[in-house]
Amino acid sequence: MGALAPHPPHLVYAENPPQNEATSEGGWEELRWGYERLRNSLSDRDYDVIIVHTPHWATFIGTHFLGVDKFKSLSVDPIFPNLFRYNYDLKVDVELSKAIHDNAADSGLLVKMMENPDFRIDYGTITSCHLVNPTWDKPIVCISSNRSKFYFNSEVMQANMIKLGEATRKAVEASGKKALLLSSNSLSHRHFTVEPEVPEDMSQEHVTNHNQYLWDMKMINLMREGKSRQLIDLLPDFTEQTMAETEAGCLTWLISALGFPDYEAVVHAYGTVIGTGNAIVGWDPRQAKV
Ligand code: 2X7
Ligand code: FE2
Repeated sequence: MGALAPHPPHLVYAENPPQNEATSEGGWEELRWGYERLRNSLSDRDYDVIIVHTPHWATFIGTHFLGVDKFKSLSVDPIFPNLFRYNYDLKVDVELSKAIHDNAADSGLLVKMMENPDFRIDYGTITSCHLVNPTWDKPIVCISSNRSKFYFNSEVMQANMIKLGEATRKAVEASGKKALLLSSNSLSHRHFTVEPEVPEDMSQEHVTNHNQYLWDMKMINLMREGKSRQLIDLLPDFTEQTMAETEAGCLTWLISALGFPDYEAVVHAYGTVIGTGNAIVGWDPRQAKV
């Protein structure tokens, strides 16, 4: 299974979980209820591991994978320290992580296991995993975002992420495990540069511009129609026009790992956070026509 699972830290802040030091009066309900619908859709599904690809662990030389069993520390969002100071305590499926790493290396990608036990986990990983599985009762595999879009261009990034998706799929199938894959990113990503005095003041929340909204709907409709090849073909133009967080490669990796699904994705929510476009979308292979 797979999901587009965006990570605005505002959504964790709005939920007031015990792990987060900041407290709120709520906010961004449409997206939070969308995460609830995604969790409900997973509740009767038995899976062993969550594999997350995150924009906020940026690596410039190759793709990196967490390679230590457990991480426990405080994650503070560098832009929104007022909203997100989260005490995390998580487990890693190092065996599967290494298997994906090895497959990716065999396919010619530059890869590295991250074995520093003091490494600080990025807020993208924590936010998406918390909102999908707040009990943290499953181990994760965490994959960095290689910034090949910036060093080269979108086409190189996409070619590499398609290979990484195939390597992920092969490793999961060989492991015999059932995995939930998360693409931890927003869609359109132009945002306001000034925060309202009350961050959860919903009278201030809307998409930054109409162009972003139209592009987001174009991409979401392709997901709903099961047109994943067209989605990936359009991705470089979408990313350029809306500064989309798809620049990180997460969504290309996910679609490739799912085998370019031609079945319909389920959109659980669309909403904005500080002007960015965010969709919560699930792909369930049970929807595939036989
Ligand atoms: O990282 C993010 C994001 N992707 C979207 C909105 C707000 C904050 O942080
Ligand atoms: Fe982000």
